[in-house]
Amino acid sequence: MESRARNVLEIWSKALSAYPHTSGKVREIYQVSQTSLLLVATDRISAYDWILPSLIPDKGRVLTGLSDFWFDRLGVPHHRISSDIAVIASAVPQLALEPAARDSLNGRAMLVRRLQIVPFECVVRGYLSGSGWREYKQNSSVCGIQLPAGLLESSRLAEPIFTPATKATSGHDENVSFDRMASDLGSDLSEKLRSASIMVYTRAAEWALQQGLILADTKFEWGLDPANGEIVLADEVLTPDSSRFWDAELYQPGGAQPSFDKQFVRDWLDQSGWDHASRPPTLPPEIVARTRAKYVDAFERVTRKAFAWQA
Ligand code: Q0Q
Repeated sequence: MESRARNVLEIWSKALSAYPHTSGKVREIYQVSQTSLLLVATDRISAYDWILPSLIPDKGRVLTGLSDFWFDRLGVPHHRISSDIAVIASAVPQLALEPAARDSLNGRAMLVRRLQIVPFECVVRGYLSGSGWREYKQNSSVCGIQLPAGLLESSRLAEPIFTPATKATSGHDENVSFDRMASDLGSDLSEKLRSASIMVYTRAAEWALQQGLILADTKFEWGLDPANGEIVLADEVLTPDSSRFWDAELYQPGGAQPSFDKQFVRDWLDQSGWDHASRPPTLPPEIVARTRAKYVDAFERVTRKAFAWQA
């Protein structure tokens, strides 16, 4: 269950209403041409599978800025055409007519190539957490990959593992074995996706750790370039919404780690008396402000650049 928070502040939606579009929990995607899409990261935040009624100012700009950063340095083909609002406005004429819509999109929109998206979530885990930990407790393996006995929750794995999942339209994705993925997609493509996903995770995890952040796991979306069948990195990449980031200074295996970005929200919801079965409560301004600060901190630590947007 989730509450669909629609916020009057998402003023770009009117300017883009002419285009076919799909809504995610916290993102929108608009088909602005036959070959390109506009990916918009909103300031919506989800927790415990619910979209909260409160917005976190600039959250979408932080996530878009992080994807931008990673696309520039990972050294793999990706789907980004441009995140420059001038280029986006040239592809979406309506924005030239509506400066307020253009300004609200600035920094949170990415023009991307339309790809054939691979129907599996390509998850890489360097640590044992979430559904990986739950599966490990059941049978000492994750997605059919046997792991050593005696691992703890949040244990670092000897090496990163590729743990694909099918895409659920509602609820949680289902972890599947590599063999299942290979039987659906073919071995060659599956092996390409596995090695590319592990390589990208490894590069990102090394960089993140140098900035004091543990990249525990991440979910990649890959597409196929219709022109040459090449695998292309798509969607958002290596953001706190698609990954688990932990503060390395607080890391203690043996239990769940504080979420770098959402712990304040989860803790406040946990003490609020919310029943998890009805519309979630509005967050107090203090929790919104502290959560925004965590997103900005994540941006500045990963990119080593100041977050320039002012709320
Ligand atoms: C595509 N999504 C994600 C989504 C709802 C995002 C379709 N380059 C692409 C992309 C991307 N990115 C997609 N399709 C074709 N080419 C990404 C899951 C869903 C809102 C935002 N859906």
